[in-house]
Amino acid sequence: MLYPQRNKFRHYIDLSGFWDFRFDPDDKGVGENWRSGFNNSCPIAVPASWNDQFADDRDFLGPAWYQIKFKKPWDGENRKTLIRFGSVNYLSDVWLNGELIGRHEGGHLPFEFDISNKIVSEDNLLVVRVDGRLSNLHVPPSGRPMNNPPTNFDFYPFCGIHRPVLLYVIPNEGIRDITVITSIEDTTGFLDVSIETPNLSKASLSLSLKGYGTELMNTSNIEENVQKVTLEVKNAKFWNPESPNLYDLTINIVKEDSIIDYYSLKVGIRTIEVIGDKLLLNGDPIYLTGFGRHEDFPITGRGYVPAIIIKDYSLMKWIGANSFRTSHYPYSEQMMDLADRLGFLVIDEIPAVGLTFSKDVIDRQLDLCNQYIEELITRDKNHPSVIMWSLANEPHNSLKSGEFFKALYDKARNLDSTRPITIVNMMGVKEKAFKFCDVLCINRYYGWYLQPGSIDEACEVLSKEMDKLYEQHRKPIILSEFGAGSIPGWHAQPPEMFSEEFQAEFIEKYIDVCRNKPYVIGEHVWNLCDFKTSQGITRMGGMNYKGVFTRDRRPKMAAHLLRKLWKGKN
Ligand code: BDP
Repeated sequence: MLYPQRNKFRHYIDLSGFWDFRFDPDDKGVGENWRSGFNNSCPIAVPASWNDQFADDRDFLGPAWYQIKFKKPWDGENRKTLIRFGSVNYLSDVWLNGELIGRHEGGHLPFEFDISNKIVSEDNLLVVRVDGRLSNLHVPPSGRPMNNPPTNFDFYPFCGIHRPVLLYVIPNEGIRDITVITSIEDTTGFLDVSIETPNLSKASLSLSLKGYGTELMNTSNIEENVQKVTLEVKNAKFWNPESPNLYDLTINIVKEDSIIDYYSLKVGIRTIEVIGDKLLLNGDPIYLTGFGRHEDFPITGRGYVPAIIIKDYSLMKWIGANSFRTSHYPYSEQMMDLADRLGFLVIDEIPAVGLTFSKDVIDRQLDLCNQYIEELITRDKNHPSVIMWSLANEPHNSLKSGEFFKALYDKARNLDSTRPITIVNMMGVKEKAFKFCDVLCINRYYGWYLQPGSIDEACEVLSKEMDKLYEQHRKPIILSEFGAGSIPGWHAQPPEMFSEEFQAEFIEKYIDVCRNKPYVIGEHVWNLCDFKTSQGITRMGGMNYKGVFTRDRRPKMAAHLLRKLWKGKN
């Protein structure tokens, strides 16, 4: 799926701004004449979660209605017009000028509709019904009644239009998709580029690759819908976290001597593979330092805010992180672009968290997970920063989970033969998918949920368990979550649970365990920042305080400790 671009042949406008909004608490709709616009609305900011924008009704999860009017900003001759939603949580129904144009399920991946035949030149009315109500038929599912809202996962189920809505136009005969796979031999980089186009006769493709003194050109006649071209870059500058070198790849379609479409893409040349108990980037072992995270901020909730993305990357650089996992759902496309540019390694996870596999929902869960993995790989396949796909976070124990994840693993492998695939295991669950996954991710909270307050005892349990897992599977292990809650400004000597001292000691000792195991290839602290979650007796103020930064991004003691450990700096 190509992100919309602006050039001579392509254009987009961003519909972000203030839209009309209405809750629909009884699910009765928004009046008889809503197809020509509903009344009694209030303004709302898009993109952003709706939950924290108003004085009341924070926990209302839907349904709710959005509408906006717009004029067609271009003439549509020989062009397709599409409307694209970056992310809407959870179910969306979309109408244009009173006509249903489509529905999408799932909260964190883009979807779009071709509206070429429906858009009019003057007053277009776009209406979106969003339903974020929790259900065990959804992925992620509802769950624990002792949580409010009753999620089966530990983050607030923010709802609404979370990422930009773009109206965009592409040539009818334009490029539909591009896939770039890179490989390396000595100092030469190879780019296998597949370009998908509609059926075109007497047309050719011209590719150019520029950067670091290289200028390559390649021209070929289009003979198939998916045309393959290999570019060879001598003395290539490879992509890695220290030098995130990106080349500019541009692709033109030429017909009857004139260019009819143009798309440009940043590409990084790198390889990623698992050999033995190591993860190799460009043939060299890498060790991941970083975090599990959330897209979460006061007021905007899970909404896309560019300044927060910049701040989070800046804090991760400051602390010496080289990587993160998109726990527990895919992050914005802009986040991924910046990971390429700033040199972060990303474990890219689908929104499959809290899976239960209960008999009545398992088929639906698998269908949705298949949909998500396809949507994710289609969206993120060209990012050099993405080093691994994660099939799920902490699925529950089940006899069926092995089969379930084998099907999902095969699907992911089919869609992308180049990247390792992992699954993130919960403490106390014997993970069947570890048999076939390439890297084992484990979340462990000994010293917190078990052995509370006893860090040394916890570390012994952790150490023994890791050795046992390695013995059994002989695959690299990432400690993908570990951490302790700390209330900012709460101190204790001797260190006690919820104090900043305890959190810092917990993290330091866990890291020491990891560093003594050659098969451990990464440590991801849970979490970069404190974040909002459902209310419950273990979550004071509906917050998870395991962040090493506060929700408003101030460092706790653990942040300074990590900077020392990861960067050698005070
Ligand atoms: C893990 C989950 C994560 C939670 C964390 C915690 O993967 O979503 O927030 O524990 O309890 O089980 O803080």
